[in-house]
Amino acid sequence: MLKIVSYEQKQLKILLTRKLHDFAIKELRKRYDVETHTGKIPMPRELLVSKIRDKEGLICYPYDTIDSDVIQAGRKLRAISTFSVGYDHIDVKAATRRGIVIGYTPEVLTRATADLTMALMLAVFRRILEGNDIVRKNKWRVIFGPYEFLGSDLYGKTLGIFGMGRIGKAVAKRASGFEMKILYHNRKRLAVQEERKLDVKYVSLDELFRKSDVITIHSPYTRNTHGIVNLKLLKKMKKTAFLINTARGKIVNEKDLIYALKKGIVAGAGLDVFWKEPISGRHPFSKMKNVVIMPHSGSSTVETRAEMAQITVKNLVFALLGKKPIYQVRI
Ligand code: 8YV
Repeated sequence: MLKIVSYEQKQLKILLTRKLHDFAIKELRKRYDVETHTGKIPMPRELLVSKIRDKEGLICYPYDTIDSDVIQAGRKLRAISTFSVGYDHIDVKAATRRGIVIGYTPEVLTRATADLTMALMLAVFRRILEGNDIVRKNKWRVIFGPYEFLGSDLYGKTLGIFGMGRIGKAVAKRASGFEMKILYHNRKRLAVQEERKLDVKYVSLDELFRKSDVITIHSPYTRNTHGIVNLKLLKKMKKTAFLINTARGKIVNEKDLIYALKKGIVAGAGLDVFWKEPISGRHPFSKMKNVVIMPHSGSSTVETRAEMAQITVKNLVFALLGKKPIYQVRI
């Protein structure tokens, strides 16, 4: 971290839409006039619009909507630093037009998110939650016989990766360890050498959904991927196949997925993200035995979150010094 704190920097006002790690807040307080929102999460929009007016810097999260109105209200805004790899909550075009630098936190959360993807995959294949329930609810009366309470092997199954960026590749590496066959679909095909190294095969989206035993989503959420996983696509899946999503909820048409799960069009799902978060115990997914749910926790490990906080702070500091952030969002 840069040591020198100038008088000019001390005058800069920054806003955090919620508290960050203590070490991060301490770093920020050394440098700036810091205001941290402590009330309702996400920070109510009117409050955000009013608080942003005199701020040079903003630290935000994926559930904050940083649209053109917020950006316009932030007349002095020079830097936005989001505690996330996703930046679909920020109007990047509007910010860039204003010369506002946007920092984000890729790479550091790749492993944690890929790990959670594998955890969800294993949980649905091996019926971990059902097994856990059987024991805790005193339903394990007799040792299970050879045909009872069976899951499926990951070994030899075909994994379909939709979105072959950093996280998609990290999932491919992990799935190779489980000796799965790997297909992928991406906007851009990987270089042949990289395909060989990862032992993955490029296919069309249609083929990906038709041939895979489990599909995992790792594409960014954009206008093009909004609701792209719809009933038409889900109907192409094998009835025995599972869907995993640790990317963004709105990539999947949730109503269609609920229908497909209820009708047995797909076997089950492992979901960390949802159309509208948080979801409750009353949500249809929460009532389905064949769905494993996590509360948007891809990056939620002690180590990863601390690294994300460090980068979030550095991105902001560098941007406010007129330097290039460690990771900068560009159009
Ligand atoms: C969140 C995420 O950042 O990085 C992303 O895009 O969705 C998550 O890692 C995290 O949940 C903090 O809100």
